Amino acid sequence: MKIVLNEASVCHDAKEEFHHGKLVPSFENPSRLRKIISLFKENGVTEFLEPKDFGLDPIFQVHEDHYVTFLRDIWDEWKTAGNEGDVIPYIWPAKGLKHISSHENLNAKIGSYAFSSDSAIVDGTWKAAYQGAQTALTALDYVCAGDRSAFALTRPPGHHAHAATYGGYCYLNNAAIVAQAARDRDYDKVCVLDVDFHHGNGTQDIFYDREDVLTISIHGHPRTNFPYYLGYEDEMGEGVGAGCNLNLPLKDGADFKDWEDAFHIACDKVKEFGAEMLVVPLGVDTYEGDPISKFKLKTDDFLTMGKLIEALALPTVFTMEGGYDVGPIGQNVFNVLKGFDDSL
Ligand code: 6XA
Ligand code: ZN
Repeated sequence: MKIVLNEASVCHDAKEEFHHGKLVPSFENPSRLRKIISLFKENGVTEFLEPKDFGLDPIFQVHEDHYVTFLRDIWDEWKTAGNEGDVIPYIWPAKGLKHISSHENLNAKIGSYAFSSDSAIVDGTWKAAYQGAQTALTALDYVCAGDRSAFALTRPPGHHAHAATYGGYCYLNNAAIVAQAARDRDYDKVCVLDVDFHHGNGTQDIFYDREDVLTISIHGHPRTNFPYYLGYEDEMGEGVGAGCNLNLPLKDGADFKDWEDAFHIACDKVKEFGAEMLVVPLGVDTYEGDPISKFKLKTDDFLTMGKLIEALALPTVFTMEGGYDVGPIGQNVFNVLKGFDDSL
């Protein structure tokens, strides 16, 4: 399996986020990728490929132009206006307030693009996110050229990002960009099978009325877990996309047996849909030791997870998403890929 590495990931290094009412160091930070890389090297995986540059066009196929411009420019605008800290939203156009398409005030503008406060924008956020999208597109490029699978090793993650909204540590939706690019490369039916602990709300929303992209997510139930406002069983797609979204939320404390039962339901759906390409937003925050999640998967379970995904027998692109227990993160990610491709 080819591994494409986003070296620019380190450029995104947000200081803090609110967690349980306190400002704490960001869970989503550069140590995560450093740990994955060193564990891969210890296991003899030493080849990390550079991303090619596919430009902005494939990003614009998923994200709205004005949103991309916002992400690219907001840091400079924020600094030029004399702000000292990171870009963090503190006001949102919630129910009862006016939704205005363009804002003069930066705080108003930021709140109109963000859905949560945990995703600071810093000096290198755009560079890291842009290169992340290119990393994912490069992984797809290898698969289109005949590789069975490829892994986009990148951060920040992407699956919470909507067409024009960021949050949950996500800015550009790498998995959605790959799925759309696969459609544009004539894979008629693409499936995004999200195995991160958190619901892939952005991906769901982007493809919600589409019949050519099936979105499935196995996740902690939104009644008790982020992103709370999406990810319920009754969200099944709309219009021609009705039936092309499947949410499999699990209870807090779910173990691998629970997860596997949900996975088999997902498998049946993928087969019934007739997917020709699989995109897997891969988060290992389903791990039992994860500090912000509530499943009980063990390190060995990730090997089985990889084997189960492989058994779908589809060309597969993995994109790196969550996972915040930094000690075992490398082994957990490695196990999924090793389970999928024993030659790794
Ligand atoms: C709240 C939790 C954000 C979830 C991030 C994540 N700060 N998503 O791992 O997959
Ligand atoms: Zn997650």
